[in-house]
Amino acid sequence: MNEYAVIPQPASIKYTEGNFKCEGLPAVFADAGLFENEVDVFNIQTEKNFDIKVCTNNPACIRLLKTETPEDEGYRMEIIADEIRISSATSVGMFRGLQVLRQIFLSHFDDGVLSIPCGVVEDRPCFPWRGLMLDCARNFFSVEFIKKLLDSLCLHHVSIFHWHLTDDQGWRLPVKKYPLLTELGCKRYDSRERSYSQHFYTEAEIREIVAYAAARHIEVVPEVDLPGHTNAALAAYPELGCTGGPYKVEERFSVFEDVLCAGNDGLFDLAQAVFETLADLFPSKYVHIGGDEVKFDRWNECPKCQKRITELELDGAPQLQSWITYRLTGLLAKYGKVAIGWDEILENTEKFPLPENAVVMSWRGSEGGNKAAELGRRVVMSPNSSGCYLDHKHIDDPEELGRKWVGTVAKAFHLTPITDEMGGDAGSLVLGGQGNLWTETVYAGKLAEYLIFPRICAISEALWTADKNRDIADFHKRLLVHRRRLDGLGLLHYTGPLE
Ligand code: TNX
Repeated sequence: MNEYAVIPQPASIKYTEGNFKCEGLPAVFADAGLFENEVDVFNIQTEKNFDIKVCTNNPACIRLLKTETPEDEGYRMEIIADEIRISSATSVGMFRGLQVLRQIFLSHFDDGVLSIPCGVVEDRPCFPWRGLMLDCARNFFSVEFIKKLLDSLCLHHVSIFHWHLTDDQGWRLPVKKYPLLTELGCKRYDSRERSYSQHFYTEAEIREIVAYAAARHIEVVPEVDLPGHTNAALAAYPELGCTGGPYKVEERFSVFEDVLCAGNDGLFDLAQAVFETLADLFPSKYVHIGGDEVKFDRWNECPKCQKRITELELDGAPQLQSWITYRLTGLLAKYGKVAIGWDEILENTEKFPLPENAVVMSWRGSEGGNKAAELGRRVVMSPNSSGCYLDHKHIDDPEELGRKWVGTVAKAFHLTPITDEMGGDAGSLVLGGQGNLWTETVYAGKLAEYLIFPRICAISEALWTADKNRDIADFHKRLLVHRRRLDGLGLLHYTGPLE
């Protein structure tokens, strides 16, 4: 093949004469003490993907060079007849370059021979936040699956793994001071199987995933959804609800009336214990506090919530949510963490404005993102209207997997995190975007793969590649090559029309 055909498209590629040729896989060399982690991960990945050992006495080789530029995530790769040179000022930039090379290996290695057209790649990303969210509450995914996913995500320069750990249908995070969260809060009747399931991640497993991701230059951002989407927590600690229960870990797909009681200080004791746990387990400076789809019915009827409304001189139950956001953001600040919330945290903020450093994740279209940026808040774009909702079908076909809504690969490709509505400097508040896989209807890793790929490839290009280099026809051409790489990684992926 006479092109690299990588995804996301690099900032610049210039082909030169000739080919780099090598029998077996070339060994990687870097000066002592430099890029050790990046070389290790690359070697592990290529050995796993190709099932052959790297040939160390091969004359052709890969050299990694530390330079002054490019900085951040940028790298430069030069491919000549007997050498591949990747240079970067940072380990993350070197890693991104090596992943591009990993893609080229996956498509240019045939019959034991690697043959790559010579050329120069210069590259850097447009947005730093290039994420995937996986809902591990509605369905539990194993540590092994998540590791496989991380190895596939880093191939596309995904930089954030947003880990949705709690919801109505399961609490997967162990919190020492609240042991029932994982003793009761993750046990759920599964009507598909006609039996109970009970899964959570141990502290050791969480640390393992965080370290595995970090080695692949992916930051893990945990989400504990508060104060709604909390039936699993309520089933474990019914005293935290307005009515006292009984509650159960939900099996149904719905938005439920029961939420944590805003009149009960126990909410903040729980949040404190959760944040303490998260601060210990996750190095990321961000903690996602959810905040979506909170129903106010219980707060309207609850005497304790009504008392709180009076004390705080609020205009009604909805404003309790912005007060909770304000309190949670303050609690997180004690651990040096910054809160992220779904775009509902922008609402009912008349008395308690959204704290300045809070980050808004726009999901109900782009409006939340536009409004947040207008208010000077940082934004992550994940609009359900732009192919970012990976639980939706790839195309409008009753035979397709996914919910009845449709989010095509083309839509995902055309994601524009900085919208036309964002005037002035507002665009500089956009950190990037992400795809979200909610899993009410996704009961197995294989189904998750099919819904994630190749939409995440398109999203990664929307976030990495400059607009002037983005062209859907060219993406399609590269995707034909890229599908074979996804096969090589053992991923189930959608292969139908892009729109
Ligand atoms: C809305 S997106 C939700 C999730 C559901 C999803 C299903 C968001 C912040 N909340 O709880 O799983 O729709 O598509």
